[in-house]
Amino acid sequence: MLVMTSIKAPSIVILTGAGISAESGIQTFRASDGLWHNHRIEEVATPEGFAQNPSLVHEFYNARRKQLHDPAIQPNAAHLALARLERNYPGKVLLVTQNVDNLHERAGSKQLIHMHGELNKIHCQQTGQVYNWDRDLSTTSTCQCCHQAGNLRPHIVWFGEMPLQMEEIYRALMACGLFISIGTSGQVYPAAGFVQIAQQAGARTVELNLDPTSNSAMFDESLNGTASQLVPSYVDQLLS
Ligand code: BV8
Repeated sequence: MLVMTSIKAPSIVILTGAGISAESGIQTFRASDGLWHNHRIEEVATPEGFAQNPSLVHEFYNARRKQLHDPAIQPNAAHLALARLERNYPGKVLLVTQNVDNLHERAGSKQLIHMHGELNKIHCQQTGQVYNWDRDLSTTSTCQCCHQAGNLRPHIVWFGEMPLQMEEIYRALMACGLFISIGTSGQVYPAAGFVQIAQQAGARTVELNLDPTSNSAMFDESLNGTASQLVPSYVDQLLS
């Protein structure tokens, strides 16, 4: 249990993964079928896969982007609890998500980093210019910067690519007093290594996940259950 001194509330860094959006109806990556939306990850989530078959990758992300506009897909109690924590906690709270959906921002989180990009953004491969984009993207879509087709891609960090805002994330991890990992299997790096950085910085580390993960033993505390159950009650504890 974190004891908040009157002097300064320790800063909190939170890492979320697909598990926090599962109860909102968005499929996780490593569900039992092992495939991901019926595709091998190498085909649809690598630069090589995109170069090989851009239309297949556009289709894959167009389907996931469209799903975000389905009224049935809404932030759940876990997303809302994290936004409440940010609003009411006396110290700094940084939310780093591996998810590319927009449920954290729709729940009200503001101090938010999408380290693996966002479904509702695209960028030009020539200029790096990032655009908000909420509709289908294809090889014939033209960008405002080059005024030609074929340069636009999803603003998503694929395997082998550099995650976004890593400097800011490392700085926050080294300064935090509490690191909470929620709904992630801890299999993808560098995110899966964040718990060690926080630990070395002297932070308390907590894992909230449906099942034990390959990382569970590294945490000071590891609780199993659904995010919509565990997260609101953990936030209540932090705010009490
Ligand atoms: C990098 C965007 C250098 C795509 C994603 C060997 C060869 C090649 C590469 C590597 C290698 N070894 C290591 C690497 C690096 C590689 C990597 O880690 N590979 C793994 C597979 C071994 N990583 C990279 O390539 C990264 N880049 O390393 O660049 C570098 C290094 C350091 C510093 C700078 C540069 C880039 C990785 C990003 C790839 N893109 N996503 C898209 O979304 O379309 S990754 C993708 O999978 C997600 O974004 C997420 O990050 C990741 C993990 O998924 P999870 O979120 O954890 O989801 P998962 O399904 O796995 O787990 C869900 C969990 O939720 C489960 O535990 C489940 O129990 C739980 N759960 C389910 N329901 C609930 C629940 N919990 C609570 N409540 C519930 N209801």
